[in-house]
Amino acid sequence: MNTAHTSSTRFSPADIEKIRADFPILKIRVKDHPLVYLDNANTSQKPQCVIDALKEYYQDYNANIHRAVYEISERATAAYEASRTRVAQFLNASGNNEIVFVKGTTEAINLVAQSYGRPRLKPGDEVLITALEHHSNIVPWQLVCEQTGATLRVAPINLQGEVIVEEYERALSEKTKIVAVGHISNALGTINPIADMIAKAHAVGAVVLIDGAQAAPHTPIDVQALDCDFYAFSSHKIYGPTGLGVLYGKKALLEAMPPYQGGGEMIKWVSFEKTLYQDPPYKFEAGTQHIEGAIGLKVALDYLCHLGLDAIGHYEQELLYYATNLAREHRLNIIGEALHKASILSFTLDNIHAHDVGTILNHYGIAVRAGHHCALPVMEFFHVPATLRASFSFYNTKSEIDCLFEALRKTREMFK
Ligand code: 7TS
Repeated sequence: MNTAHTSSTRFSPADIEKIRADFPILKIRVKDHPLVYLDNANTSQKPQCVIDALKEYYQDYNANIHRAVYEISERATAAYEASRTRVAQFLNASGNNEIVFVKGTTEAINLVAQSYGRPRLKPGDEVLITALEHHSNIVPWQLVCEQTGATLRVAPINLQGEVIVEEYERALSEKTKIVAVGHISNALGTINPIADMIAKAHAVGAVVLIDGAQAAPHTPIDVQALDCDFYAFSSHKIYGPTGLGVLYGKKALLEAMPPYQGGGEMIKWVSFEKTLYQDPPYKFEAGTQHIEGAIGLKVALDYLCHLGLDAIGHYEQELLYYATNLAREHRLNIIGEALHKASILSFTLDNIHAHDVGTILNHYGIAVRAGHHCALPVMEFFHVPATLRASFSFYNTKSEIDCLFEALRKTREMFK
């Protein structure tokens, strides 16, 4: 059990008010309305402590890391590495050397596809994903399958937007070398039964990557208990800076993989004849890294764990339940009604195009995402070109959800 997430209390309305005060952007007005930010699955807002940490780095100890002997560089290096320690603790990894800093979930998946998959896959081998994946967990596998002659297989979903586990199990065989599954669907909010899916994949000898972009901000993750081989998430979705992500990989796997990119800092020795690489994770961190990103991510994780992921999860479920009931009352067409869902509500409004609705909502200061959510196969499955997606964070409130539904009611009136 991951003990990095300690609090198990529930938030009171006063707690939520205090939390909201930590996020300066929540005070702004858009089109003369208070900003109602319901696009958290896209990117999350940043608490003041994260913003302050970035400012402090640039004001007080801006320097490159791992390469200088002077004080501010040592301070920056220590702060960057402290972030790695924090991430390892957050995921309950068995060591810091299992945590690679990358640009985001997208880069993490590409790294695994190219460094783990490409040297190993061959014709006849299979990579298995699901029909729920974000494009970031489809295209890198298509690329590596084209490069190696391996075959991409897709486990189907049902009309609730859940992976059909029996079909997933049927798709697994000794040919399956890699399974790549999203922990939580960004388009629908479905929470996949990943512990079971990982165990089933391991039973046929496959290595498993979990795309945790949508899960890490909402639920405690314990990579050792899950026994996943790789786990990826993005800092910007978890209240940290943009441009940084995390790849967790089991030590033995990272050690066996060639570097993804070459450059400074990832080497022990370079000559024109031969280069010796650093050990993981440095082998995978070529060039100057997103130093302030890592520093900010640590502060974001501290903040999140101080609030407590259990309390966060509980409150976000309350918001989801509240919004789902209103959606039913307003006869919205909800897309994705899995039994286990994160705080994401995808829907369409009558036959009005999602982009039109999104544009009108913006006039009320409401930010939702309208589109295919980088999950075109999901849209095709439900025969819709796009959906509206409201995704809730712990700083959202029921009264903001009321604003959304009031604006939707007005939108419907306009189109009558
Ligand atoms: N995987 C999932 C499940 C995601 O939701 C996203 C981004 C990514 C991967 C890619 O993350 P990145 O940080 O590397 O870009 N999802 C979304 C979204 O739902 N709306 O905009 C981006």
